[in-house]
Amino acid sequence: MPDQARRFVLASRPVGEPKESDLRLETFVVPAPGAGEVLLRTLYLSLDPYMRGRMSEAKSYAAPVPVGGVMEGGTVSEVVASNNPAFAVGDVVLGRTGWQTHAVSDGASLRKVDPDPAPISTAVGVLGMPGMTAYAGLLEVGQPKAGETLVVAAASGAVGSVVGQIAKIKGLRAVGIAGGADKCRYVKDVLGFDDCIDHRAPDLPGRLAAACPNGIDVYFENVAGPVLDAVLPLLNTFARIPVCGTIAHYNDTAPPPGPDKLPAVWRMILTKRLTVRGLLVTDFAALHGDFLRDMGQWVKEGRVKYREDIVDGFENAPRALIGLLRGENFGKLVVRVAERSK
Ligand code: NAP
Ligand code: FER
Repeated sequence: MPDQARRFVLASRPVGEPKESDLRLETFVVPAPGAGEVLLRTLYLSLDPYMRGRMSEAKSYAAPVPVGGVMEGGTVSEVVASNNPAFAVGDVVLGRTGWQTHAVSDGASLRKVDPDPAPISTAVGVLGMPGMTAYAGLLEVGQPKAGETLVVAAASGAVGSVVGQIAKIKGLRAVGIAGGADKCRYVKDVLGFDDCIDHRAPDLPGRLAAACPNGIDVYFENVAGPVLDAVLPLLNTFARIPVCGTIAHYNDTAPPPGPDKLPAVWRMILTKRLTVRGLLVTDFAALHGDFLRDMGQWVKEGRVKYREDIVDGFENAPRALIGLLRGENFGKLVVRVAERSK
């Protein structure tokens, strides 16, 4: 019998929180690489919040995954057969081969993964897309200056953890917001933020104000929702807001109840002369070399610490993605699909 591969396809578009049945596990025959192609075996599949957007039909910056199509995703893979002189069997590569155990590629969109300075899984974490988002979003859009105060939520996560640590390297006061006491302790004691506020405990506005006695100069927006409500009154004149994500709303099915806040927020942008700028990590390709150099060095020196939440088994990916949107992950969420062959 030919070797079997597995893939998850989008079975139905979720309404609200995704259900495991919105994704369907299929088997297929391991494909054969054609001329100039390589066959890849997935080692790690990255799970990221943007995947919820790709499951939805709503217009966005990228086309949705079609119903019946393989779910998109970043992967770290091993080359197991090669008809491409640029890749040898055993090479480890970063790609966008999606939720499948095997894939064929012409190599054009693959990048070899450097096993130094950190484990290969970090190519989709601190040394990959989320790390790059933090680096470019904070340094280019956030324009941080020593002595200022930065606030970031999802602070123990892939992007937020790096945002706060770069802010510390640049001499800012870094205040994190995270879900639960364990995450907050980690953000302060291990990552070295100056403070961390649990967004699930009562009086978020009061506790955040106390943690930011000089107001907020950079709010790195990852979540929106009640966190944003608590941040807005604390923003200083000329504050910068890199808008990176709004995860508190990704499963929304209707606008939040209550009065329309937009007129007051719009007016505040004027009166406080705020800079609010949306960002996509792909806008900053020109900085990628600087990122790899700086982040590689910071990780190696232990100045940027990272934590991975590794889920074993390809079949567990749907459940893990649902958990990511509930805050159940602790650190960068990655699925270990297979071990590297010796
Ligand atoms: P992550 O932080 O590792 O995981 C998601 C975290 O979001 C959860 O663990 C949870 O942390 C938090 N969260 C979920 N629901 C929340 C809610 N209702 N209120 C407050 N926090 C909530 O994920 P990540 O990969 O680093 O992504 C963080 C953000 O960056 C997301 O918004 C994502 O879309 C965005 N992003 C944007 C780009 C871009 O190019 N624009 C690229 C990558 C990521 P707690 O338990 O601490 O609340
Ligand atoms: C990308 C642009 C943006 C990408 C991911 C994002 C994986 C993330 C956006 C979000 O979380 O909203 O090219 O590639």
